[in-house]
Amino acid sequence: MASTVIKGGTVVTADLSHAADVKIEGGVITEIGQNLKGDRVLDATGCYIMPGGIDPHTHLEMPFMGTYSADDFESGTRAALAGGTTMVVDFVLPGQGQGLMDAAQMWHNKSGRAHCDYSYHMAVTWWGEKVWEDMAESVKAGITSFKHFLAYKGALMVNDDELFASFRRVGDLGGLAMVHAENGDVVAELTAKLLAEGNRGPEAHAYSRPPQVEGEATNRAIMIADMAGVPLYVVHVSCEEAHEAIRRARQAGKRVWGEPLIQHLTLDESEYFHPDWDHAARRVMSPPFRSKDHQASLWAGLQSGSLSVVATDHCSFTTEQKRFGMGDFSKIPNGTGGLEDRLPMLWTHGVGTGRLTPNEFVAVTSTNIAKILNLYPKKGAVLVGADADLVVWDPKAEKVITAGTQQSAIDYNVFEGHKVAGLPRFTLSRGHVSVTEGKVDSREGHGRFVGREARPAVNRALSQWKELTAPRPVTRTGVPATGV
Ligand code: DUC
Ligand code: ZN
Ligand code: ZN
Ligand code: ZN
Repeated sequence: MASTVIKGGTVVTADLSHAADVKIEGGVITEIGQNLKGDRVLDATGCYIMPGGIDPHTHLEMPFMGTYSADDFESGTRAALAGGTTMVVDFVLPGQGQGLMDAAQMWHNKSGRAHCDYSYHMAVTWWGEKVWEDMAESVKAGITSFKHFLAYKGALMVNDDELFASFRRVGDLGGLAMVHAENGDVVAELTAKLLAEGNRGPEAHAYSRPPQVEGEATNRAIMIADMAGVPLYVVHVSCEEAHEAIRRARQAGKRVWGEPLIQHLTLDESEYFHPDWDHAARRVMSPPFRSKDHQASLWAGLQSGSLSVVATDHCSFTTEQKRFGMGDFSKIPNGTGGLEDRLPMLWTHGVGTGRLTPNEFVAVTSTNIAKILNLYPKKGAVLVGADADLVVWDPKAEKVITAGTQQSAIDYNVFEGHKVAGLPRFTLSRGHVSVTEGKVDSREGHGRFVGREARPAVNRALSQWKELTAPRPVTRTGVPATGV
């Protein structure tokens, strides 16, 4: 079996940094040590050898707001590898009334073209006995995390009774509950009011989703998760109000994790006041970009450990698609890209500024989420036996981000013109050298689905509400038969 050795670099993990060579055979790491020999040698002089990035939050080819997100598993995972990310976790989004496993099969049909490994979260977009039953099937099929939207009223949103029932079911199955936390009722009211008052431009999108809608929903989801006895992962934490609720929960010993996005860490609300409609609309996403004060809160969260993971929520739309919302901001497809830029942007603004150490960078881009999602140490590790999903990172390599050279299928980049220092010299997907100094040589269809195991024994919330989490009779849909 042909072997590859990465020589002359410094292995950087979430725990430590040490000079070592890394040997790869059959797609896994087989040796870490000094003076290793192999059939092929990759020169890592001056570079860090890190676990490839894991982006736990993507929406590839997703039906949404009357269209489909523009990057599919082919272009999306190619973009990921170009930026040093070697695994994505995408959201299966069942339609109203659609079975979960039916939807999962649709996702499997789309993901066959992936260039890197991938896994799925399951979205709970409606509630009923069929969903309750399918959740067990989903866990058996390796899809053990379940996302709930508290926004998108009339479409994806679930109400609190459904949320509580679903959270309890996830807890009983040993899974992980996830939440998009914005108060959808308030967003709908504010949207109607703004439109009625003639505020129809992209900036009104931000007005319709103030930090309070996120703070309220985050706090509510945390309390409901606590009563349901389930650990909770809060996606796209964008503001101090949401971060504060997560900090408080963690301090109280609850199993709650928060995920800021690279976009919210580096771009702010002034983007929505750009005189060019296209510029502003291209940056419409939910939650919206915030003020610099909120950005400071998110950075502090990463530094202190109250926020755990940096993701992208990659959900890209072309300018043409964004223009569906000309004259009515509520019809602008929500979403921005970032798969190719997450690592370089976080390195530049995090490590480059001294906010994060290289080890902390590895933790928040790869290792922490691998542990949260029960992927570790197959993924997120530089250890013998781990998949050789690696990035050889050159901290001195520079570029200016521009749509002209990106892998993504869209015609712009929200980070256009940003100068980054820190880029992959090589990206390896299960040992396959997929990127060399910006040149992409990845293989369509090389990616594999990675199923995950539930963890009933360890994955419980540390609830203060023991009487509610004790076993008791429930109906098939999880609503208590008596009492409460
Ligand atoms: N937010 C977005 O901006 N796009 C996809 C879904 C979401 O929650
Ligand atoms: Zn969301
Ligand atoms: Zn999302
Ligand atoms: Zn090859």
